[in-house]
Amino acid sequence: MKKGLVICGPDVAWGPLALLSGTFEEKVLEAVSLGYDGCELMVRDPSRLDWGAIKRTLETAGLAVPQIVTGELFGADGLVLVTADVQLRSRAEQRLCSVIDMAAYFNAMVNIGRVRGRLDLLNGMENAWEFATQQLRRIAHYARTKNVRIVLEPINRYESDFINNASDGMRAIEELECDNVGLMLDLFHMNIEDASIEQGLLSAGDKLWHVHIADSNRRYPGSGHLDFNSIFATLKDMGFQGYISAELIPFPDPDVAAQKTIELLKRCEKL
Ligand code: LER
Ligand code: MN
Repeated sequence: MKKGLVICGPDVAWGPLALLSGTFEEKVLEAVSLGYDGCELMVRDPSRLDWGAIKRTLETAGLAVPQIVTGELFGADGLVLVTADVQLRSRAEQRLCSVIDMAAYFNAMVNIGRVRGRLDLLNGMENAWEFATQQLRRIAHYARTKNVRIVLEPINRYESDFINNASDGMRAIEELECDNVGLMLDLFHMNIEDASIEQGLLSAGDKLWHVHIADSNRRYPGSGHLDFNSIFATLKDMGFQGYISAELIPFPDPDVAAQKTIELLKRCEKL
């Protein structure tokens, strides 16, 4: 198990679920000094970023990039893949392809959460699910040409109306039939949608490639009522080798939240 956290890339001034404060360079140094192994970069538009400079900062500090997070493509720019709006989905596709190019450069995965959109944006289209999976397949095929893995993230019903729990996620992965697509599970969403967090994790098996950690109230672990001893025991039993990465509300501030999270991660990895 590796320890990660979400930080804003240089083109995102503030992320609702990103940690650490200061300049990008200061965040990277702080992540390393706290003991994190890697950071997920929350980006908005890779064409505005100096990939070489970011890579040098990360490599000099010794911080890996397990994945590029796409939440702000939706959060800041409203981009979605599944919508009846042809222009909008084409802009979302183009932007996602440029995120995939960037991920290839960083040898990182790309997550698809809120940016996938919603079936109800298809205005009652027949075969909405098939249309949605076809949209995801197009992205996965592009990613395969770049040797990039995609992680599909089930998210709760208030943020999307499809792929809400681990079982939906596994169904989508089976139907996509793309070996470069796996599942990432976010404990916050699982607490709302999965009957059992432990069973949901187990059901993903070796398709579980990444985990987002937060407590039930989406604050740092220990602030809510999730049973982390049981969750970590399950991940250990599964032989999970990927990242457990903090994506949570920066409360009481983005540095304390990162500090509290690493304390829990260090305690749980010893269990
Ligand atoms: C948003 O709730 C989330 O969990 C992100 O990782 C997906 O966009
Ligand atoms: Mn998440």
